[in-house]
Amino acid sequence: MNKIIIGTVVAVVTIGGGWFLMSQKQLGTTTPEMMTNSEKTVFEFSETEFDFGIIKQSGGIVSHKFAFTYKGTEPIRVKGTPGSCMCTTASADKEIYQPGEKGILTVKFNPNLHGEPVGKFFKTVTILTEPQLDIEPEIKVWQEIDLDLGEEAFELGGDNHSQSDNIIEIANDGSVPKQDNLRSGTTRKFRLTAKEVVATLADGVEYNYWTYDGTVPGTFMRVKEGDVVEITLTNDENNNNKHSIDLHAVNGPGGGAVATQVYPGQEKTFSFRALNPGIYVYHCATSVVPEHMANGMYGLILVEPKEGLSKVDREYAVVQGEFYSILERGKKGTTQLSAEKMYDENPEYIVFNGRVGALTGERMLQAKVGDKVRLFVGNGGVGKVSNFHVIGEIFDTVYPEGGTPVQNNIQTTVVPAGGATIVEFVVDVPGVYKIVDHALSRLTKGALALLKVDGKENLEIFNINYK
Ligand SMILES: [Cu+2]
Repeated sequence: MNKIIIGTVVAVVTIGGGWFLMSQKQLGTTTPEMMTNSEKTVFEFSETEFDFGIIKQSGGIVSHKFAFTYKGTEPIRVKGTPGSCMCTTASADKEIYQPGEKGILTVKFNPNLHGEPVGKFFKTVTILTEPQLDIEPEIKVWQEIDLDLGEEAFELGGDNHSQSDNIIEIANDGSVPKQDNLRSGTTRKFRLTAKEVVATLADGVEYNYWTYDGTVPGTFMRVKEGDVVEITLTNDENNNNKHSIDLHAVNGPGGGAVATQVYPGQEKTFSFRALNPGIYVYHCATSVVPEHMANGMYGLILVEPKEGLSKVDREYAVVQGEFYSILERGKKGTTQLSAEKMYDENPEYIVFNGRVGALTGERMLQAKVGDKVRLFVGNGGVGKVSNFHVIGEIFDTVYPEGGTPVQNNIQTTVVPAGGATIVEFVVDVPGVYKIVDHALSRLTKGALALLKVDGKENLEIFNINYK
């Protein structure tokens, strides 16, 4: 009996900040009573397990509320409520509980993200606290799935039955807010929402992203040197993890991360004065930080110099990032972060703007012959340096690592993990230009964006029929 309990707990707590898609073995003759361990913890639940019974695979998310009383002698903080599988998520109704206080743990189960198609199974939810308890309280939900979509539907996964009607586009289209005429010193307010969403990473591959505002990269923020920047971070109530924001444009401890640690359903605000012009990465800085970044929690903030950047014809933001999916590249299905692959720095995918092909096809970046194009190029990492290159162009100007002074006539520029740069070039010849990481083996992993340049041929500069 103990063996089963210990095994289950270990499976949940060894994961750190995130957790894996993990199959529980079918329990055979084990009875629910054998699994109860709540009496050993200071969280006294009125019930420690719940049976959803038979649920339709297409039926959407079901949930159950577990009531408890906190019996400890000191206040306790709930740090997280990880589920043993991505189908099972949970949230507590409060962050801190006083001795004797009552609470509710809401557990949600998504039958279409369930790992095992046939049989009756349970999934567990563990409550992680500060201070840490010797025996972490654990809740079980049982379920048996009615395969009304057919067994193959599990292979392709999906958030719920309505997702096929409402596909989530994770890719940021690279658009950048226009320069405005506001004076330096203005107070600018931004609201960002941390959102955990399942969306398409590659053809037939659905990934469990963590994002700002539902796109990767998150919202592009544009301010001026000397501005007061007010950031409000909301953590969507449907999320399962704490999140935060650390902006590299900040002068102050943690870059805002200490001030903005928010649990699901909470929001926090802080402000900073933008002292240094440049292009900066922002990212989540909640433990385990690289896991939050590898799931997509990054974006760019531009601090223009007081006088503003020079006028150009087109501006776009392109941000490279790695995805360490459990599923191997090319295999279809629903997947999420492999921490092991992340620590090995061996991503399955390396992409621009959140997914394979984000800036290709109908979503190619656009320009006209003669345009001056400015790209804000970021690297969310989490482990690789980008060797940023546009095939068939030379960067007239590069702001190395986003700083000053500028350099001219550069072919390939390095963008460090957690860094950014600005490149500018005039497009002289029409055609489709490939934007790559010139560590070109990464092309097969998805590192390709396209820039389409329309206009008249310019045979003086480029003539493929030249004799
Ligand atoms: Cu986060």
